[in-house]
Amino acid sequence: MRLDPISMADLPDDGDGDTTVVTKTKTKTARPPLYKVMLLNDDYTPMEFVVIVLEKFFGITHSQAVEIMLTVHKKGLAVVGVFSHEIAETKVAQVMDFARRHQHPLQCTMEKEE
Ligand code: TYC
Repeated sequence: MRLDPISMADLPDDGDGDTTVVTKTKTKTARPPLYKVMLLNDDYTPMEFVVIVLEKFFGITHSQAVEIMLTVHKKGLAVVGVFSHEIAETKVAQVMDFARRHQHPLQCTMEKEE
């Protein structure tokens, strides 16, 4: 939001003949940065496992999960979602932990969105 400077016409005149300039500034509030969470391809993690990960941690439908998994498989990586720093960190940790516990080399990373 931009505020116009206050004009002298808006101020009461105290009659002493001098003048005053009053300016008002409002600093823009920056939005918190967002982070892309990405899944990386590898040769060993089963496709069905990746689909389960996408459904379980990213709340997407089975057909969306299959689509994203196939994009990663073909292109090497895909953005799975965009989140605040804290949520993105949590998603990455959940995916990495789940993959490790099932002994799959699946990698999940985050990157600041420009
Ligand atoms: N490339 C894997 C395979 O052929 C499947 C895969 C897809 C692995 C997506 C990781 O993020 C991934 N079994």
